Amino acid sequence: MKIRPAWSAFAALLSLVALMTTCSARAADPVTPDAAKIVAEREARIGWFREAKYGLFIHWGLYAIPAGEWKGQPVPGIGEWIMNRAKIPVPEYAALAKQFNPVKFDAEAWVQLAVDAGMKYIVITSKHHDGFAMYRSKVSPFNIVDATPFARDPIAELAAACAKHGIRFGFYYSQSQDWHEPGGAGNNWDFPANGEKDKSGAYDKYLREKAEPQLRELLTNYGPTCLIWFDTPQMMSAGRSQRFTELVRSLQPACLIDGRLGASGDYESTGDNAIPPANKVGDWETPATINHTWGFKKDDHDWKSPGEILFKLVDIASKGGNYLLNVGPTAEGVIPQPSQDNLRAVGAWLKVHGEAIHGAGRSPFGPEFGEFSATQKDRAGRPLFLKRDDWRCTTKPGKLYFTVFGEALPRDGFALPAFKNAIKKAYLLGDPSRTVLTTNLGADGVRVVPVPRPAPVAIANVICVEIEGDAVQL
Ligand code: JFZ
Repeated sequence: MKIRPAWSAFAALLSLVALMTTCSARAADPVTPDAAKIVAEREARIGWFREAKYGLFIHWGLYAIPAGEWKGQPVPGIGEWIMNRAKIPVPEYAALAKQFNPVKFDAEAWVQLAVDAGMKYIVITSKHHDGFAMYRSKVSPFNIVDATPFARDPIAELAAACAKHGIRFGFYYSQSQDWHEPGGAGNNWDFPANGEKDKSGAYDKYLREKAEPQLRELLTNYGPTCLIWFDTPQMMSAGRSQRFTELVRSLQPACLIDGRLGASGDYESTGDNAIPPANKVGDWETPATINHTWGFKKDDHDWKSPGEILFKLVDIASKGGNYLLNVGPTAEGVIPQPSQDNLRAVGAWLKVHGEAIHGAGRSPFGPEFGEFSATQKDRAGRPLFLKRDDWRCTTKPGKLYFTVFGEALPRDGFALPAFKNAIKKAYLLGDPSRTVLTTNLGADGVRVVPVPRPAPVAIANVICVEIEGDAVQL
């Protein structure tokens, strides 16, 4: 295992440097034992996340009822923001709870979808910005058990199903925005004096009396939590973030904190749907929609195809990140069928090619991502990045996986990027007999893997190249 530990050590060093530069009180100190311990603990926590690569995000709440339409009018924007976009008063929005009865909800079926899709973790909205708890909460009666005819705790049912199927389970929790509470951030249509303008201490009261105790409930009542996905850290000062960090660490030391708490978490969350153009150091995750909304919207049918999802997954993995792909179940508790179909299509591919993704490390190359144009400029006047999407590379000790997109493999064979290691053998993961493809040497010294046509798999093929030594030598 040379590639990963070398990388881990580098990441550890980076975190250590970050830690030393951010902890101003210690800026002048050498590496303290404390700092080393913090880094070591983080390294231990993050291991599963580095292996997982692919997770299911679920945005589910009362907003699934209006599903993008209020009083007969379509409301533009993402579905779970409807209360904000339509400036719906708290009592009117809260009345939705009386109609919420997702009788078709089936935790087993949802978790089975994640399993079939080849995903390794699930993150669900336990409370979104609307302030509604999707689990049994003693802290606030505005929750699915106490306020709806459904009166079941879907989070408890999902936790049990995840444990049964070996899927890790985590929670999205909107710590700062809570449009239901006068002290929460974000609702300036009912509470114009809230937020930064409010000097009465209402925000901290909200944090201490709702957000922190609810977080405590989540981390106490549902078994091991793989991560907490905080979001939109408005007004999350260092001190406030620290309280949340301490709460998570004290209740579940193995639980990861995402990149949107306020203080730096265990990994970086990119912008929504944002995939970095090239290899990106550190641990990171791209949260992404499968259409154009997180919460269900009845008029959004623009689903990403299996080919698009697969490209993004391999692209992200080859740059060192994780893909957290979202579904928005309906108010009946059903995950839209096109989401299911497209996720399962990628899952079928992963059944055969999963070793190129799960537990695999980033590309040692780079030119395959694309290049900056010598002539064209982007809107900011910088050289335009011309993305390439022919192939991506992921790695394991002694192995390089070249995922080649498209139906046809190159007619003249796949030209390998330059590296020094001798090649032991090459074969297609999609070829059940694993026929060895004997590499040819081109006139220019380029090694070429001859590939069969037609290719065995339509959507994308993986050429596994086994090399001498664990790590690639460039
Ligand atoms: C937030 C939420 O407001 C949204 O409803 C959804 O839950 C999404 C996953 O997260 O929206 C954001 C937050 C951060 C960025 C973009 C959208 N960002 O950093 O680019």
